[in-house]
Amino acid sequence: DIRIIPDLTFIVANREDLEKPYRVIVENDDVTPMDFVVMVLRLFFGLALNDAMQVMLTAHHQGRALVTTMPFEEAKERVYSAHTVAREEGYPLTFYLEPDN
Ligand code: NFA
Repeated sequence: DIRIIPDLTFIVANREDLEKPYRVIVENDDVTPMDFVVMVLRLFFGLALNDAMQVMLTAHHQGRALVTTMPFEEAKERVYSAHTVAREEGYPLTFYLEPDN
């Protein structure tokens, strides 16, 4: 079983879980500028400009949005990089990982 919390502390009991696809979810907040969210989605998750804008607006209006789906290790690294850059700028932008069952 696997459990993931926002600071990316996680518990992995089953090695096979690492190869399964995970959903990367972006959560809305009241602080992070829209342009910054779009930049992070493009730079760290490879979204085209229009897709990044659509994902950002969906999170802004609905609270969260699906960014992409990828194997756990890759998703974890990209989320870690995105969080690092966001924190350096003082923004609370947060991504979650969910098993894509
Ligand atoms: N809600 C943020 C704003 O109004 C923008 C945002 C969108 C933040 C998606 C995080 C995720 N500046």
